[in-house]
Amino acid sequence: RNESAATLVSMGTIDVVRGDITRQEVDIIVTAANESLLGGGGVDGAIHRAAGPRLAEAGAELAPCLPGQAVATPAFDLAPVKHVIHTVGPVWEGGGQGEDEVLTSCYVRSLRLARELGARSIAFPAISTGIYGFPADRAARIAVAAVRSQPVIEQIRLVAFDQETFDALTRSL
Ligand code: AR6
Repeated sequence: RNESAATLVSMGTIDVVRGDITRQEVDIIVTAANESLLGGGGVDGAIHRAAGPRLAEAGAELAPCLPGQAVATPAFDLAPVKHVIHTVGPVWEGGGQGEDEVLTSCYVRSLRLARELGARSIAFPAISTGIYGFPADRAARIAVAAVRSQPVIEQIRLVAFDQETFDALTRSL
């Protein structure tokens, strides 16, 4: 099933697709990492499996990565993807612990880093909405607002793995 929705922003396109982020043909893939940058479950596990063991080795050299920060490594076996940006989302604790701001920072800092790396396209997963428990609708609104505030990459893709996330992102867009 190949669904998509898109809107134009001043400098480029933001689109939402349903699928596996490791299959996206983009310059940069963002992973929803943990502070160790060694890999884990969910989308981070899928990206580490696809990129190969050198991704964890490169991550270890840059760890720890605190919530809201973003760092870049090569994408290794994910080529022609050029870089993986590792960002650590907030763990949902009810919304009163600065979770919204930390999640915004993940998107904003990832986009600025991608810009520094010369990327023309980037794909994001729905950061924090899996194991870290952030509500899908609220996370989708934050993701769309954050990427709209940083129109620094020509093609920004928000990748939903499941229908609930796809619907939430589409509504927000
Ligand atoms: N492509 C796109 N999205 C995916 C994929 C995929 N292949 N697989 C899962 N998702 P999660 P978090 C979606 O749990 O909540 C890891 O252990 C998933 O359905 O991957 O930020 C890290 O190392 C959900 O919508 O990330 C951390 O320890 C979204 O990706 C921790 O999990 C995010 O879910 C981070 O938790």
